[in-house]
Amino acid sequence: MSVVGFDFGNENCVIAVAKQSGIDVLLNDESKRETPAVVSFGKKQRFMGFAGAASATTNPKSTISQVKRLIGQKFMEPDVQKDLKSFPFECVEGPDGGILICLEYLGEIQTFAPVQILGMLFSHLKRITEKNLETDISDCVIGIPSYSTDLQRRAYLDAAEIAGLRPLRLMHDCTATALGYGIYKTDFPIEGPTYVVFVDIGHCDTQVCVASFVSGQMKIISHAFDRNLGGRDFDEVLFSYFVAQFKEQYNIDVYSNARASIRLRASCEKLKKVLSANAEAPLNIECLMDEIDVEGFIKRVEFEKLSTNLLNKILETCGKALSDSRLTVGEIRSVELVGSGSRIPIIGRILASYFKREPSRKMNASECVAHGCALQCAMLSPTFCVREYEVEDAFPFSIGFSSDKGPVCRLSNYALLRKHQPFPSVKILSLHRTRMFHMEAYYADPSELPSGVSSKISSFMIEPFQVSHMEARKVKVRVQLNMHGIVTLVSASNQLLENHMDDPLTRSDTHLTSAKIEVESNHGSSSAKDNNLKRLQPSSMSAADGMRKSKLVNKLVIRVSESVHGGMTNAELSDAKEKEYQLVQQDQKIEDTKDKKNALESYVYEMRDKMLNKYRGFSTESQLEGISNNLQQTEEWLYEEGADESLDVYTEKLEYLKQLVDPIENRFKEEKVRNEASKGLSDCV
Ligand code: ATP
Ligand code: K
Ligand code: MG
Repeated sequence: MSVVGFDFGNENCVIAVAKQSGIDVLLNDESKRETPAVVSFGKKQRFMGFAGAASATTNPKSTISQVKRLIGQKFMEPDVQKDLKSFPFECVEGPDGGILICLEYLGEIQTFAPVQILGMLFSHLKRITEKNLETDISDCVIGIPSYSTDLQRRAYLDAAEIAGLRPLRLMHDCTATALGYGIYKTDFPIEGPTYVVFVDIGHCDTQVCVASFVSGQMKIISHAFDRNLGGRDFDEVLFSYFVAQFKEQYNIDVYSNARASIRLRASCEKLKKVLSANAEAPLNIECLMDEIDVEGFIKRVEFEKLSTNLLNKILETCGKALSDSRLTVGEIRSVELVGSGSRIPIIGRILASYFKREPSRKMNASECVAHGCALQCAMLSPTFCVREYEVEDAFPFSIGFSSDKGPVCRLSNYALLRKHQPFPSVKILSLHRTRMFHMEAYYADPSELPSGVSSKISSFMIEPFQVSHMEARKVKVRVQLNMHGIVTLVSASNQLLENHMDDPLTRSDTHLTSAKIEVESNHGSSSAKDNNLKRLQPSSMSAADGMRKSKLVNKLVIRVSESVHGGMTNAELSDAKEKEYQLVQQDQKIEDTKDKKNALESYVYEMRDKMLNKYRGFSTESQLEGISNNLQQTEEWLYEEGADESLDVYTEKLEYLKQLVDPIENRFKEEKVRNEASKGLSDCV
């Protein structure tokens, strides 16, 4: 069994696998360690990764990138609307208020939900992994942003299922990085915990966390994030600068031209990277628009000045994480700077002055997330033996529960689970009810959420339970924040005393068992997810839980059904799987066609040569001429009307040529066998 970690980025994906010798980052078909998160719909097949990214300028409307931005989002959200303005592909509002990507493929307009595109990219990463390892894989750990909402986490699981992957955990990017940092370190002082800040600046976002380490254990104390602050925002600074400059210099409006905008954005990203190593850099684009060649230039100091706002926002995010951790700058032992967006030199300088120490860039900025995910996967996999190491993450949002009688709260803000609640974890609620009731899970503090996120999470119905008298019964409800950071109600039980056990009314309608846990979900009752649930439980049971069991004489497990606000239904998920299967078949068919065409072409070349040499004496002149003509015609056909034919046509052509050549080839082979036999005979004599 192989264990794999995926870092799925807005720009780049990285795959790491755990081997007995350590963690390896895999190379893709282009021998690169990073794979662009791009799917392009060509004329007849899809292209992914590098092949997809290569189509960004030639086929912009059908080339989907930055899909991570759209996962689990509503079409009308302001952030989404802003993103869509700069994305060259088209999106519309789905029936549930979600996003649908529209494009033309195979002669018709097709729509895809972002989760389907994510599924395609997961499949691509899976294929790269399987090709490398020469074995099938399914167990994995996937890195996700810490600010992912419940709906987004479920969408990652759905996409993984579409791709045939089984995530043992969705892991916050920074937590994965912190795990990779801590697990091999043996020099932590014994007096007390060591505090480290991790700053990850990616293409679209910035994530910061404060972690505490003692030997054998890592805890996340606080998280902070800015969902709209990453490398691409620095590209945009350069983009606006040059748009204004070209307006003045050449009187062109780049904004008005989609293709020119794509090309200028791409050049600005390159320019930004040049500026990371040089004090100034030129920007030249031929024929940007209106047949004008543009020439520009910018100094690094100018770029830094233009980026002041962004730089301040990075510090603000660090400030939030630090204040939530209740630590002072002086207590931080190290600041680890990761994510390729952080390669801009001024970012290191502002962090140095904020934290009063030089940030460390010792971790591999682009690979640390995948690396940590692979480690976590190895730790969770029964097939791997990894040193004992405890990982405790913190959940970034407060979660409340309400029941028909109002909020069921234990903490301020009506929160049941407070922001930075360690997880995975379980909370037991005791309620007094006489009959079936509803519960709602919601985000308790909207100010903690990325903008535009609805506070609703999911609702639960605790099914009829009957008691002999109408007096209220104590019901214990088990609330779980699972390994993926998904909140769910895993069971409800109605306490019974021993002498009530024979009550016929009670027995008739409920299952009398103290071990069975039933979870009924209209959302994800797939086997992969159920397995995950089961797998998660043992480690997350609290001590209180064990005590409870011993105290209770018996309990009735009451059915809980869950409905999630938004996301895919089971039917939609199975349709998406079916659709992906068809798309894979289509891609495969086109690949097979290309292979067959190549086979036909090489056959023609090989036989033309053989007919002139080796096979010469084995056919009549007229046979030879007929075959040569056929080979010649096929070659010409391949370059003209036969250049883009179907698999069947190439197969038929190849078979036809083989029928002509085979008798001659057979005669040649028979002769060869005879010769060898007689040679063998003469050797014996
Ligand atoms: P996200 O974390 O937002 O999902 P990601 O993980 O794909 O995205 P990274 O690969 O960490 O993002 O970083 C990509 C960003 O880093 C891009 O904006 C890219 O332009 C930027 N980048 C890469 N190399 C450099 C460099 N040398 N100097 C400045 N920026 C760079
Ligand atoms: K990445
Ligand atoms: Mg990243």
